[in-house]
Amino acid sequence: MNPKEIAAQQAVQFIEEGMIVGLGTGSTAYWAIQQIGQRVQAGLHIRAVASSQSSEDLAKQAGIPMVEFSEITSIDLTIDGADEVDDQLNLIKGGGGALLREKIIAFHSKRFIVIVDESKRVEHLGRFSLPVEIVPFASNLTINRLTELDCKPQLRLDNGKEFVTDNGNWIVDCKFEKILLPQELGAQIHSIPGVVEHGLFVQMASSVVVGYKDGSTKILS
Ligand code: ABF
Repeated sequence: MNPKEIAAQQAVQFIEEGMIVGLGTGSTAYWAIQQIGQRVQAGLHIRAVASSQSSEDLAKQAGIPMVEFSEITSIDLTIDGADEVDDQLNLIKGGGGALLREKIIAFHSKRFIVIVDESKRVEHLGRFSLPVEIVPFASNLTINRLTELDCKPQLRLDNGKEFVTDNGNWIVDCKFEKILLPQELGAQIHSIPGVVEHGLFVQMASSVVVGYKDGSTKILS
């Protein structure tokens, strides 16, 4: 098993009968969806919501019953990946472009378990460019303001055209040096009109399951 699969396997054990489960996006969350599917086939009754169209499609293929957001008031447990995790369990997410839906789901989850392989652990956030979702309108003005926060912003492209999120927005990947004050930086980014959401998840994770190459896992909480 690869480290992502091992971390996913460990996290899926926390799912209990009757839960509403949030499904993340990305190659680590993929393994969680597969393993939740196996538990459902083995008789576990849960209902799920997904943070992206691609994860919803995967979940349906795996036989996981989905529920409409209009039918729920909260989510019991969400399992999702991350691009970076620091020692305080702060995260950068959004490399897959689903950060807005991922943050909405994480916010409404009683428990938010993050699954990563060891390569995602960092002392300080910022090695990975911070994804920021912006509306296309006047995007150059929004991007100029992001530059003033001491980062190098780059509009994400997909086959030479703007990458479009599930919400019809664009993503700007912002390269910072070190992000030492993620809460403060997040507030500054939010204060720019045109920004929809950013990929800093500060003090949102309940725990992080790290998978290692030697087959072991460690739970940080
Ligand atoms: C999602 O998938 C994102 O927030 C994050 O960008 C990415 C993690 O990627 P992977 O699990 O494929 O390494 O959870």
